[in-house]
Amino acid sequence: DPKRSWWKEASVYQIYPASFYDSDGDGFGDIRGIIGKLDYLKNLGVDVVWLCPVYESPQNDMGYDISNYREVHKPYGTVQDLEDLIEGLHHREIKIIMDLVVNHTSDKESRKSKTNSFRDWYIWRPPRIDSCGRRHPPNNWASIFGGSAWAYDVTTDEYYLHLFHNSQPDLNWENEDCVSAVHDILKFWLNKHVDGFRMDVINLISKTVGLPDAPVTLLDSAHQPAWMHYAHGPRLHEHLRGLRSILDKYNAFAVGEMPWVKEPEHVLKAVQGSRNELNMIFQFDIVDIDIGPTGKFTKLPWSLCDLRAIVEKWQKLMTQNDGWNALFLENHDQPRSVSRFASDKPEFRVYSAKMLATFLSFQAGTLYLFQGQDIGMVNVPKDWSLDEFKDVETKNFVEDFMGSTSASQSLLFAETMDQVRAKARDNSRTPFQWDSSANAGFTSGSPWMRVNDDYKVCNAKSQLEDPNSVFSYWQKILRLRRKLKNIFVYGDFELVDRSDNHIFAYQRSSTDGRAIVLCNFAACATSWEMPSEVGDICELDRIVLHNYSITSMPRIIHTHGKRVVEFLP
Ligand code: TEU
Repeated sequence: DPKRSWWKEASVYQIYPASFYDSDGDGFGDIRGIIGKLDYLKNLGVDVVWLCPVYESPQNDMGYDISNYREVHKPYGTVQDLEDLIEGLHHREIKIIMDLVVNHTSDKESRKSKTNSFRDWYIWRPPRIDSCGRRHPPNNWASIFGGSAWAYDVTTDEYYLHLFHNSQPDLNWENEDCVSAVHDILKFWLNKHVDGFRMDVINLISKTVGLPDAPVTLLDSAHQPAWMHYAHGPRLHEHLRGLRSILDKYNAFAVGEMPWVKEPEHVLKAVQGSRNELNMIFQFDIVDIDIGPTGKFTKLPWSLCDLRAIVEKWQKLMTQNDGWNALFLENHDQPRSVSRFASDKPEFRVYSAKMLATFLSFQAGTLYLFQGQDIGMVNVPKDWSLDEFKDVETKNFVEDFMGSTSASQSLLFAETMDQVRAKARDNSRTPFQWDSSANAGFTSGSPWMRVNDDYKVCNAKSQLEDPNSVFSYWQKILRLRRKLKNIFVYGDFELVDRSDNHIFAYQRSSTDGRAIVLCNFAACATSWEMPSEVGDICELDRIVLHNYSITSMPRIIHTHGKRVVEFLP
């Protein structure tokens, strides 16, 4: 069946190398550390590892600022280590995809471009001069990390574009030499037997011709959100097909990260099987659900109905139009899902983690789990100070808000820290909790980032031995998805009940039967009446799932002829 593929059935485990396992005691995770944990991954039951950037980099943005695409960042190891990792994974029948960051490079790489032939590999523009003779950036685009998206270079009296940090200049995909250099990077790693790529912000590579101003929607008129000029630019699909043509020669796979793309037609263009571009993309609607109009740190309350609308939209769209979903609730840019979408109170943590695993894993799509999600790790504690946060985005945000005042006592500071603790990317970047020994067994030295204080109760070692742990639950889920793939991977999707405030319910069905998936999002006991649309629960209905154990049935009680399902928190 041409509609079936290994990558549709796969579960992918994302490794953030700095925080996975440190084999040499320098406080940073490394490639040999990952090699030491391959049996853990095999035991969990994942099919693919996505390795976040390990390339040479000054690490201004944790390796998403690459200065040499063919070398490994020294503290992580060597190219030889990476080759050993690839071999070790393949030996266990696990594939590996690398992070490909080619919307921008490190400025360490671009510096050589200021005077020589590489200049046209980046996006340079002269200043705008106002009527008083003052110099301004070429347009009003805001950087995604705060401030202007343009940085001034005194030597050449021009600005360069950086959609992210000013040390991450955007590459000029209008330059053919630059495009073919990117193709060469793909070939270099494919020749080392990597199985594909996760393509960082790949939708941003083509910008509106002429780089016009963005509409003014925010108070700070010089720094406007400008995604409409780069989220799906004029030459995006041509470039994606170019990348695909390389991948096809190696039978390799690509998942694109595509923030700010909400319209079905734009997404379908990138992922429909017949278009031969990407296999799937990370679409951001779920993880943007609580983001307010003025940026990711502002809070927006959300309801189960909002979540239902998003899930239904993408599930139906992809299953009905030859597309494919990438299912995720976490990655290295997002806070922990247990803290964000459920309750991370100690008495609820395990239930919440299992419930969210259930919610996500039985939808149609390829499943992605981020390191730590497998053991139900949660956000950093409320009492961590600003110094504990390492991320450039957080630092920029707090600086922007506070200016240089010594405002640490002020109310504004308290509020800002509140937002940071809820949304900071560092929430998911704390070291992986291996056991209950010092530093959670992550390093024998001093960790580059503080270990979450809860490692004695939440760690892999204790969970491996416990059949009721979050880890054991994921093991079962991954096995079940594989065993019942006709239902869970390839089956149809229908929401069940569109209005309950606590229970998220959906049904997957195929000629093999049907599964009804029930998830209690509330941190309290609740009951739910099986709607009549479900019809009779019959023999063919293999499973009814909830947030306890995927093997036991929730209690179905009949009161006055109506079936009621009972949930504890
Ligand atoms: O992220 C791009 C992205 O659009 C967002 O996820 C964004 O970084 C984040 O939400 C801001 O809060 C990718 C990488 O995943 C991220 O780690 C990098 O910093 C970024 O690109 C630049 O390479």
